[in-house]
Amino acid sequence: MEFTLRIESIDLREIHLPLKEPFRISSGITDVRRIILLELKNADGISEWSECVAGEEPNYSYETVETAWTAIRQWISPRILGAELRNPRDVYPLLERDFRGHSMAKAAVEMGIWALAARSENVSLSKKLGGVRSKIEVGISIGIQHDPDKLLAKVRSSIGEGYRKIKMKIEPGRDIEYVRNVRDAVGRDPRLMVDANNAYDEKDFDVLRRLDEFDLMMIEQPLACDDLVRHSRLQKILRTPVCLDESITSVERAQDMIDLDSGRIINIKPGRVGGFTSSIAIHDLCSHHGIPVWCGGMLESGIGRAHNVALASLPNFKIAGDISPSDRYWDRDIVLPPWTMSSAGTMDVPVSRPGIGVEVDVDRVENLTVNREVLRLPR
Ligand code: OSB
Ligand code: MG
Repeated sequence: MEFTLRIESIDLREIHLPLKEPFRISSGITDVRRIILLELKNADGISEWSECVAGEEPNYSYETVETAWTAIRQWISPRILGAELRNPRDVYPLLERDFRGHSMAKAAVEMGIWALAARSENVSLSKKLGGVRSKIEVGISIGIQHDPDKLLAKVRSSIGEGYRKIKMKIEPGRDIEYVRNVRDAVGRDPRLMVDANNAYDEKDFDVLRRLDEFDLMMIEQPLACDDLVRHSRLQKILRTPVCLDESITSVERAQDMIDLDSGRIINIKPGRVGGFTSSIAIHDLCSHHGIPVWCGGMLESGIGRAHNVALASLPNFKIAGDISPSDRYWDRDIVLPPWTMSSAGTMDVPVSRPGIGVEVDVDRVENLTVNREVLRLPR
């Protein structure tokens, strides 16, 4: 059956959603998420939602809420609105041609089109993407804490709640001592890892090498956001696998990582790589080379989380994702039902519901909206 993927309108909104507690990484802190939501409508009047993961500040990548809004309005929507799309896979090349960067803005639209295609075909987004799991393993990412014991308390309660992977954010001066304190207290628990968000450089290789003694699952993105060469030098002297996040922006960069041995695991964030088509290409490439992947997070609302859950149901997502339940982030999410985790640390993939598989609480979204713009073809 052929369904039309003609996009008639893109309803852009910015909402403000306060986190339960501030989240700090080496390059910045967030307390209220400013989130761009998109509602895409096709020519049959069917609609579906997506989320843009661009941040409040340009500290994770250069993209921000403002740049993404501009990119979607100015350059992305004119290519998409009214276009005869045959398959969601056609969107990525259409948005890449003569259009550099702005992956998060492109991804928000691309992922919305995948979800809309799923909804109009009455299948789950998971199924549409090639997902095979009805449950995914859940991890937690713990922001940088004020002292080692605060971190330990958070790790302990996360273990108690059943999380399958516990990621501790680190930075110079808040690394060895913090991790040792946790390791000494929790013992040989295999689920621990760290993420540095680019906070180290070649002068710090000795410090990074000392992390080997803690038998971590991986060290995520210790060096610069666009680096592969130095990560390769580092991986050669580390026993712990390096996992790349910021450095992997496309399937080509994933191939480079494999060729250079710059890392042995990839954190796939669909927003960072331009959407689902690119994420699937990276997933497939890694699968072919025996490289496990997992789905990263960007403090998404329940809408972005639905997209991540669907992606994480693909077969080579072999490691728990940074996909925590709604109540880890928000007093109240914007979707119904909210995302929950079982005591075994798993989350159900809504495989029997069409599209993103959750209902958007539109009244709540309305209340949280600070800016709105509907993009459509001029009549
Ligand atoms: O590096 O993975 C990261 C949040 C914002 C920016 C970068 C990162 C993160 C996280 C959050 O680790 C993971 C989550 O959404 O729970
Ligand atoms: Mg990261």
